[in-house]
Amino acid sequence: MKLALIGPKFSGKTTVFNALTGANVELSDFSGAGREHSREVAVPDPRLERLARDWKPKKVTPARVEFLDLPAYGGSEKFFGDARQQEALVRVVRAFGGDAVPHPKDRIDWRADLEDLETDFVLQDLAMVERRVEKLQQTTKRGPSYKAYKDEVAELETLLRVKPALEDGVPLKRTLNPEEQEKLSGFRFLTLKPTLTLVNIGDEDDPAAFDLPPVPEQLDDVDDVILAIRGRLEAELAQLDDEDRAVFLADFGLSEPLRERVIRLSYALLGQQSFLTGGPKEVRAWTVRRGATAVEAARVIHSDIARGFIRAEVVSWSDYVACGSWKAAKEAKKMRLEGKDYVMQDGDVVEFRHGA
Ligand SMILES: Nc1nc2c(ncn2[C@@H]2O[C@H](COP(=O)(O)OP(=O)(O)O)[C@@H](O)[C@H]2O)c(=O)[nH]1
Ligand SMILES: [Mg+2]
Repeated sequence: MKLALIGPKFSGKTTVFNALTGANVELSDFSGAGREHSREVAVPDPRLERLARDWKPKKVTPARVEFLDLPAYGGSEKFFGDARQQEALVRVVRAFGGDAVPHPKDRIDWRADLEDLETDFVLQDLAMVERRVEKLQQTTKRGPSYKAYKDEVAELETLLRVKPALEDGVPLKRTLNPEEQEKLSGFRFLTLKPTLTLVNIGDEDDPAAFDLPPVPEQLDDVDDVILAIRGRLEAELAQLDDEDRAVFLADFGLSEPLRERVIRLSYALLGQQSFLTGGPKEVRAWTVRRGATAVEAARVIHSDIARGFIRAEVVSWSDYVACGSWKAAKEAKKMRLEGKDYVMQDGDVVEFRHGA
C-alpha cells in the first residue's frame, strides 16, 4: 500500500512525512518545491504479538505501508503525472499561522488552498476526458464494423455524461457509480482517488475549532476523510521512544500518534484488510483487498502458492483468540478448510496447502 503526500509549498508535507515515518528529513528552506522522499513503515498490529507468543518464531514481519513526499503542487508540470500514478493521496494544507513561514499565495486560507487543488485536478481530468471523447467520436463513426465498437460507444456515453459535471467543477467521485469507476480506472483520474486531507494547524490551535465533518464510523464506502492535525507536534512525537511518547500523547490530549491514525484510515479508504500467517520461522501480516478470495490472498504471498493452491486452512481471529493457539484451534475444530473462492476476512489466520 502506498500513499502520496501532496499540497502547496510550505504546507508542512515534509513535516507530516517525518511524523508518519519517524524520518528526520530536512524541512523546506523556502526556495524550491522540495525534494521527493519515500519510506516504508510497519503497520502496527497487536495481533502479531499475540501470534508470536504462540509460535515463538525467528522473525515477526508486519505489513508495510509506503509514504511518498512529493514535490510541492504548483512546482512543476510533472506533479500531475506523478499524482496520477498514486493509489491514494494525502493532501496537506496549511492552517498554522505565523510569518516565519511564507505562504506562496500570501494568505492562510486552507479552504481556498483545497479549492485550488481540487479545481486543478478537475481541469486535468476534464482535459483527459475531452481528449478521449474526441478520439472515440472519431473511431465510433465507422459504425459497428469492429470488435470494440460496443464498448467504445458505452465508454463514450459515460464520458459525455460526466463531462458537464467536470465543467461545473464536480469531482468524478461524485458523479460516477462504483461500476463506472471500475470501468474507467485505467485513466487514473485524479478526482477519483481515495483522499485523506490533513489540515495542518498550529501547535496551540484546538482541532475542534476548525469545524470539520466528523470521521464516519463506518468507513467502508468512504473515499474522503478530513482531519485537523498538529503536524509539527506529531513530527516531534515520532522522534520519541515508547515511554516518552505516552507522556507526550497525554500532555497534548492525543489518543494515538498520527501515524497509527493515518494507517488505519488508509486501510479503510483503500478498502484493504490484513490476514496473518504463522509458523516457527516467521509470523507475518499481509495486506489484501477487502472482498479478496483465498487464492488472491495466496497470490499476495507468492504467485506459485496461488498457482498450486489446494486449500486454505483458516482460523478466524476471534476463534484464534478464544482457543489461544493454532494447535488448540485445530483441536477445537475451529480450523476450516476453505477453497479458492472463500472470501477472506480481516484477521484470518491462514495456512495455504499448495502443490507448488
Ligand atoms: N507552526 C507550525 N509550523 C509548521 C508546521 N508544519 C510545518 N511547519 C513549518 O513550516 C515550514 C515548512 O514545512 P515543510 O514540512 O518543509 O513544508 P513542505 O514544503 O510542505 O514540505 C517549516 O519551517 C516547518 O517548521 C506546523 O504544524 N506548525
Ligand atoms: Mg517538503
